[in-house]
Amino acid sequence: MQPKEVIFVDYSLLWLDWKPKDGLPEYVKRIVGTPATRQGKAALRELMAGLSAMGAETEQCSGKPDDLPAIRLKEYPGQDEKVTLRRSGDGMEISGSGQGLIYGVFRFLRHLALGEAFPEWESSPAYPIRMLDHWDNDDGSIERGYSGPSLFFRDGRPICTERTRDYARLLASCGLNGCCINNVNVHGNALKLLTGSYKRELRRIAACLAEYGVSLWLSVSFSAPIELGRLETADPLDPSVRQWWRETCGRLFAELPNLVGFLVKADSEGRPGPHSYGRSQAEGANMLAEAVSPFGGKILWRCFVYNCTQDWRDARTDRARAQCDHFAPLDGQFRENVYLQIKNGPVDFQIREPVSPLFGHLEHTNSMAEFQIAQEYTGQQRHVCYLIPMFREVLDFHLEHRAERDTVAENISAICAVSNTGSDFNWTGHDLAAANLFGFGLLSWDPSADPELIAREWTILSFGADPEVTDTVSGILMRSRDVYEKYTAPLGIGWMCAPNNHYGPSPEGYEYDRWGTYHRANHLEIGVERGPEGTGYTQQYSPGLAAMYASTEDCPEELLLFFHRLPYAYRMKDGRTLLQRIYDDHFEGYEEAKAMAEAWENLEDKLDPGIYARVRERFREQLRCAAEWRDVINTWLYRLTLIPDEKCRTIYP
Ligand code: GCV
Repeated sequence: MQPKEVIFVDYSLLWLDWKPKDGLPEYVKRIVGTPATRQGKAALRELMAGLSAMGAETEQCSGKPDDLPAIRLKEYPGQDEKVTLRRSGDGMEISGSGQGLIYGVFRFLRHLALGEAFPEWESSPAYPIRMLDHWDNDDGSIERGYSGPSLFFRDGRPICTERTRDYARLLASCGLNGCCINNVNVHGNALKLLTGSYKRELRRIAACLAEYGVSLWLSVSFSAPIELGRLETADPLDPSVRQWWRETCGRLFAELPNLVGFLVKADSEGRPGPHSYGRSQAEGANMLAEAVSPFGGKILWRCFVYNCTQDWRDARTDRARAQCDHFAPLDGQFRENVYLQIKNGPVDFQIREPVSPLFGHLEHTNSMAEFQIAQEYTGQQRHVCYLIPMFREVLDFHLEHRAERDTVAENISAICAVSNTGSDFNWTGHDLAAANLFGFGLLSWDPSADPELIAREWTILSFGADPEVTDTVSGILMRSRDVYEKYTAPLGIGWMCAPNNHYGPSPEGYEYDRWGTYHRANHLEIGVERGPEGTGYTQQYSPGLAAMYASTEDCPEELLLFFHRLPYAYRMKDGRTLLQRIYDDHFEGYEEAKAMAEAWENLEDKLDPGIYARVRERFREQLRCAAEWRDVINTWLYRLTLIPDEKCRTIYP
């Protein structure tokens, strides 16, 4: 029997575990150029280490350049993120600022690892702010975290460990340049991040991040002047409040040179905000923006403002409307250093939602798209769910507000995702969830990047270049979102998950609760009507889109139950009834999940045994949970309607 050829992988390095490579070009033997900045030096170090891991014997020639084939590093002054890779004689040149060199070097190493032709690339990122938001608490727990405790906090204090630098490398290597280290729900000692109590720790974290050009952001509480400053109010128009923020910012920005600004969740899910003082969201955000402005600081102001104490009996209030109702009328009232952070859909990171209409209402205000790679509603890193195709759909969406530059990608000025990382040795809990981290980074640099190419590239970098592994793993990733959607809540309706922890099915779990997420199903119909005859949500879109969504015929079928209340006998385009379609999706979704698990098992001989076993375990849990979703949703609908499955598959009467 032939011995197995398995590549052993250090998965703690994720896609930066450069594998030995045959046939490297001659020019990789010499590096010419001595970068001067901290980032430039980090770039050089990465280049040397990466080439050495691939098997090159590289020397650094700091003397006068000669004509021998070499990699030339040209560092320009400044903070520009532009990067150029180009042919230079028989070698190549990587040029940019220190930070540009970091992106250039990682890109170059990826080219080599992927065995691509001579790399030529001239690129600047699409957005100046490309970041991850951590929902990490001071005690080390992570709200909606599925990959171990926090990387940034332990026992009530910020921490900087040997992994902080590794993390900065990972972020920079896929193009990210910012990181907000604490939860938007600011509790406990996290409040004191503003006070100087943790100056030493924060400076260390900031320095580790800065080496790779990753900026530090902090989440702050709007009522900090009361909580920390002993003022009686946090009213944004009160002079003592304004003074308190100015002084606090003056000290903090001096202490933390790599601090870029604050992220704020105000008037949202019980958090304090300007509404408590009868002030607008713009007045609240602008007060902070003014305080950070002398330091070039920025404010990321979340638009997740809605009534979270709704009476379920109240059918007129529609949570989906809330963001536009609150923020669209304020367009143009925010200072230029405020970015409105908008979740990709109007409700909350469900597996299928329409694009938030608010993106189309901000002609004169900076906006930032907020995605979630933490898989809160998408399988919690126990299910494989590759989210990059979904993010691409959102970024490509035409808002139909303008003749040109009309997509979401073209309307926003910044981009972020809620992070899926923690202290687990593989960073993301599920080994395959790292594809979401890598993919989000690449998409934040270039929103037109192809999700399938990203999946293939990530697979090769992570597991080696065996074509069967590449096809199978990228195939699993590309199918995974549709599969997850099929066996969970149907056709955009969302919210049939267990309350609080959001894992597994509970079709009525949120039905009689205060969160505004109802399907109002009875034995005849299901869904909330959001057209003009209903809550009027569709009218928040431009006229063409509003008409499309309002019409049951034109509405994309995958969103039918987001927009409409329909009878179970409603005919879908292919002639099936609505209910039959839901039954079919649930049975098929489970079978497709099983097929993904089997495809993985076929790779046993080709993968590092540790990775193989870990992912197989996660697939077992995914299948258990998919069966639960299938049976609970189908049975619940059958018991409600008494309409049987036409194909007589197992449902539990
Ligand atoms: C950080 C959802 C989540 C909360 C999260 C909130 C938000 O409601 O379940 O955990 O809080 O979104 O985005 O602020």
